[in-house]
Amino acid sequence: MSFNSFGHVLRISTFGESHGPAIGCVIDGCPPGLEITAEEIRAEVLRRASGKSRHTSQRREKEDVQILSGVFENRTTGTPIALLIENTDARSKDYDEIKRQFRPGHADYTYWKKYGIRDYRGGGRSSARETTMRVAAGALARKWLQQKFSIEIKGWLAQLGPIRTDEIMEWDTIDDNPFFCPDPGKVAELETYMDSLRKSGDSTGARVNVVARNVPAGLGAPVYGKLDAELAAAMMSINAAKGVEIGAGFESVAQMGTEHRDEMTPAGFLSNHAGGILGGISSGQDILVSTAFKPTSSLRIPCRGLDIDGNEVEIVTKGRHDPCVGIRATPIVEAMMALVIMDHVLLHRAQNS
Ligand code: EPS
Repeated sequence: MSFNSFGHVLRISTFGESHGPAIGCVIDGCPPGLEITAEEIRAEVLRRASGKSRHTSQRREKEDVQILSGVFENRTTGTPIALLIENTDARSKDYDEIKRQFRPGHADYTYWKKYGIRDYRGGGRSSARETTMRVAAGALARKWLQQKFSIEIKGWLAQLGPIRTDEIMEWDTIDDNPFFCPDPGKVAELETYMDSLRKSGDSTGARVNVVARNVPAGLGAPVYGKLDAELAAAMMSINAAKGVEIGAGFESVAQMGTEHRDEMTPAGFLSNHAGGILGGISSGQDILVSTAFKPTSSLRIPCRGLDIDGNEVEIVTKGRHDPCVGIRATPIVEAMMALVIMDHVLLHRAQNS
C-alpha cells in the first residue's frame, strides 16, 4: 500500500532520498542466469547523470553502483537483486531558505499536506534522484529483453520548449549530444536556447519519445492490465511527467477512422497509429510512447508562495537545478519501457506457455 514498488512478476522497489546517505532498489523476480556487472549498470546510470553538460544540474554524483545481493559470479541467481548508490555530492544548505516554504509547482506542498513532515533537502523522496534506480533496474531488463527477444528500446528528445527536434532522425547520433536529440542539425539551436534560458533563470518543458522494436505480439492483459495502461502508469510515475500518448495519442481525436486504422496486408501493417498496441495487447508492431515533462519548478526568479504557517512569502530557489528536466529523461523512459515489457513477457509466459 505504500506505492514505492511497481511491476507484477518483475517487481521493483526503490528507496532513498536525494540528500540521504544512499539511494537503492530491490529487483525481485528477475530470472536466473542473466550475466550482469555493476559496471554495466553504472554505464546506463551515467547516461542519465547530472553534471555532464552546462545544460543540466551541476550536481556531480559518482554513481558507483554496488550490487548487494542476487548476483553471483556476475550472473543473476533468481533471488532479490539489491542495488545501492551512495549520495556523495548533496549540498543541503542550498535548501535552508525553503525549509519552511512551498515552491509553487513543486511536490513540497502536497507532501506536507499528506504527511505533515517532509525532507526538504533536495526535494527528498520527490527528487528526480530517485529515477537513478529505475535506470539501474532498467539496465537488467534491457539486457534480458535484448538477449531473449532481440528487443531494442530507444528513446529521444522530440521537443524542447518551442523547438521540435525529431523531424530528422539520425538514430546513431542520439547519444552523441547532451540532449539525446536525434537531429544533429538542431543541437546548436538547443544549446543557444538553453544558454539564454539558463541566463534568464527560467525553465522549460520537453517531450521525450521512446520506441520498443521486435516486441512479440500478445503482451498485455485485458482488461485491467492493458499494456498501454501499464506503460502510461509507468511513464506518469516519472517526476515532472504531465502527459503520455501511445501511438497517435491525442492526434487520434482529429483523425478519421479510415486514417487511424492500421491496414493489414500479408506483408504487414501499413501504418502504426495504434503505437503497437491493440485492445491493450501488443500487435508485434513497434511500441511508441511519448511523454510530456513540465518545466522545472525550482527557479531563482522570485514568485509569490506560502510558508508552512500559511503566510505569503517571496520564494526564491537556490541550488543546482535543471532548467529542463526533459533533457535527462530519455534514459528514464527507456528504463520504464524495458521494465514494463519484461514484466509482461514474464506474465505472458506464466499464463500462456
Ligand atoms: C532535483 C534537484 C537537484 C538536482 C536533482 C534533482 O538536486 P540538488 O539540489 O541536490 O542538486 O540536482 O538531480 C539529481 C540529484 C539527479 O541525480 O538527477 C529535484 O528537485 O528533482
